[in-house]
Amino acid sequence: MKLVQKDTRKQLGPWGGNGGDEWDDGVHTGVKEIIVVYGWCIDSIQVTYDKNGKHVLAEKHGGNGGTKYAQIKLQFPDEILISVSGHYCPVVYGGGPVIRSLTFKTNKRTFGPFGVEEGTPFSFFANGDRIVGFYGKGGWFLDSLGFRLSRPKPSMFQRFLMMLKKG
Ligand code: MMA
Repeated sequence: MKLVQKDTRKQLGPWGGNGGDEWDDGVHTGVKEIIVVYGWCIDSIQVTYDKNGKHVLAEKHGGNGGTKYAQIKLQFPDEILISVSGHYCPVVYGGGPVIRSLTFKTNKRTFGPFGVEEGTPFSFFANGDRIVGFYGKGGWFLDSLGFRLSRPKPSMFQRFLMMLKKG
């Protein structure tokens, strides 16, 4: 029997372009709220996390433009983010690809699309993993977006069943 526990953390993405400065919200316990400011593209994103029962407001990533605002307030902890999809391509002449649209799906609702569904599509499904952090790049706009995932640890009972199965 292996005694070393596997690192259950994963990262997915990023999707989008290579411009902008890197940002990383780090690893938390869950997502509580997402604020998206947008127009012709996604100008900025700001996420509020839960970290072991504490409310953590991460920095805003991207620029200060945008004409529309969406506040996605999840019913934490019952409502869980299960998928994020969107599009990316350049929005200014000579510029690199940026995130043009975003759609968030939870186990209860769909939020968006926000922005313009133009360019290369991407979609990401958590598939049982928990989204515990966002990372990416940003400048005037949101250039790219990726996710840090955590696989919920099996309970003592689940581990017992797995042991029986393996024999
Ligand atoms: C800035 C700069 C770029 C980035 C764009 C879009 C206008 O240029 O930070 O590197 O790609 O903004 O966010």
